[in-house]
Amino acid sequence: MRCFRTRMFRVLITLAFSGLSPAVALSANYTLGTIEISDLWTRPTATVGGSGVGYMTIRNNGPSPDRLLGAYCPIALMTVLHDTKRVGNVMEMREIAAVDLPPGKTVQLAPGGKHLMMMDIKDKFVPGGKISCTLRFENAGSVDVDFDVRPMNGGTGKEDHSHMHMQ
Ligand SMILES: [Cu+2]
Repeated sequence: MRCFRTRMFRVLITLAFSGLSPAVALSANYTLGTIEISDLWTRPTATVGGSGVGYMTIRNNGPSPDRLLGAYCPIALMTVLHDTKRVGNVMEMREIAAVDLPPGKTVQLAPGGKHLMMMDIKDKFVPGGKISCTLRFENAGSVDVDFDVRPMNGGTGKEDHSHMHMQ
């Protein structure tokens, strides 16, 4: 009589994820409670004393709404929130009180739309540099972030600041 032995082979799968940290891999991302901020960038500026922009993507992973109320950027005399609207052939920017962040939604501050406006900057924005700001949210609180200064051809180039109309 022959006996067949069944061998059980146990396959051990080692998940070597311990060396990967998303926070390190994507250094430009910030998390503040349930708010995630990514893709923070700005354009180079030609002169001191003009204005600079701030673009970013904000995701609200929480169950309740939040709002971006504004920012403090030490490089600027004042920083406000702007929205862009087409009026005739001119893109007009006007100040807004806040950017709504609905629960479970991603909101983009991007060329042609909402953005941060840094007024009366004390220094040029040089490509490759970083602009530090503190973002203030209604519920999540405040967080320090850096905007990457991307080369002029890095954006869409659709926003024309020469037609800026202040309210
Ligand atoms: Cu603006």
